[in-house]
Amino acid sequence: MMLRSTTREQAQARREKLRERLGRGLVYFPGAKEPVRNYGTFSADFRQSSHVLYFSGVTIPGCGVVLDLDEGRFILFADEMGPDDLVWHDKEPSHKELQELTGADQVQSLSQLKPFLTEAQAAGRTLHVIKENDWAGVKASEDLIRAVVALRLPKTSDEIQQMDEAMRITAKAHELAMAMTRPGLFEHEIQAAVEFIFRSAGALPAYGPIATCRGEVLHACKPHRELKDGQLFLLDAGAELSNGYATDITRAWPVNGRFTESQGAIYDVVLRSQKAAIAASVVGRAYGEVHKVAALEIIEGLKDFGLLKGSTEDIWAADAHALFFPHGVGHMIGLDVHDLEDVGEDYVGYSDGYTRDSDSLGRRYLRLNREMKAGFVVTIEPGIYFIPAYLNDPKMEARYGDFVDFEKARSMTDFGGIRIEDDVHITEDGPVVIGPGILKERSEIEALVGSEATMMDRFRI
Ligand SMILES: [Mn+2]
Repeated sequence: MMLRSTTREQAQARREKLRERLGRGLVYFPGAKEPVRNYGTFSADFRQSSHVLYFSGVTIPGCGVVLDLDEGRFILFADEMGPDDLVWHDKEPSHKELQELTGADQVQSLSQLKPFLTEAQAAGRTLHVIKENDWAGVKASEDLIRAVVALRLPKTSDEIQQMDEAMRITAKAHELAMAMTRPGLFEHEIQAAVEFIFRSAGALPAYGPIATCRGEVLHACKPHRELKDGQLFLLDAGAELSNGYATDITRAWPVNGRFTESQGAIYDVVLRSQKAAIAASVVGRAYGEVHKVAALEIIEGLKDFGLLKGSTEDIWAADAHALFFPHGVGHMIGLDVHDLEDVGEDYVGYSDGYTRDSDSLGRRYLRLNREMKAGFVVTIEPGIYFIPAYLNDPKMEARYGDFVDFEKARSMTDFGGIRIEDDVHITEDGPVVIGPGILKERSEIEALVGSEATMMDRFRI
């Protein structure tokens, strides 16, 4: 697949909209610096700042994007490569080429950036930056943050198409992971196969994939265990297109391809919860309500299973379900996996008078609670986990003993965890799951898991 990039016209239209919202002054977006691994010349995967990608499409590390709103000018700062650079590095576009590619009114070398900004400030002009910038000596501009959030949160059909394209890559990776799974593989073999698909499509992992048979460890990132017969496997991995658009998908399946009775029962509870939460993701409803819809389904399901007891409302009010569902139902996604969280929770996750309920075991990790608007893209990712750290904690037992059958729960601490996650576009016509539809029905999963279990054997080390 060819690489994708922000087009000159897309970026130009976005700059124009920013100018309409913000009116006057200068805006400065710094490009991300090139990361290094353990030595200066050993590079790691580079990721451009999402703001720079959005407003300019420029992928050069360390560049500077300056928008002069008063004059309606876009000035790009980037170094031109000399003959020595070209011996060692892939060619970046020249200033002339950059001007053509990006529609910049002017391209200057990086050494001109600081004098340019200093001079503008000395002349009394307002400099807007999205994050406090020691180098430029200015604090984050609330006006700029609000304008950028207003532009970037509701996705255009163009952007949805980019996410859809990224999702088609993600779908293939999850299918391959399921097809190759069998007892005796190592977690890192599945992680490698997932990244093989991403990179072979010119994409990257949007975040460090979670590929684990210990799904109850929410951010398990040491994928070196051997998969055992009877275990569940959980994959949380999403591709990011070369233009930065991200996906975030989780599926869980049995290592041997057949759900046990209890695995199947718990799986179906999570799936019901996820479908109910997706259906509840409509314009005008608060995302916290979506979280509650997901949690109530989990409570009902765990009552039927005999792990929770008491009235559903009492369990919800007491947060007893949070022992099994300790995280929030999801977050915004777009150019960032946690879209725009870099500008601060007050502007994105909890704006419009909503505040995070940090004292509630069930809601303290909910990253988002505000009214849904058309164009938002959110993840919907409920899960059920058997977490030894909670289930073996006497304090938890004292607090939740009335609602939780701890003995039964402790008999299941080798269960792991199940999470099912999709990315959902909120539209006036209702929620739309982005992508081709990654399989999640139990029968579909059982048919696929292990169906290509020997495909990698010839190249296995
Ligand atoms: Mn997620």
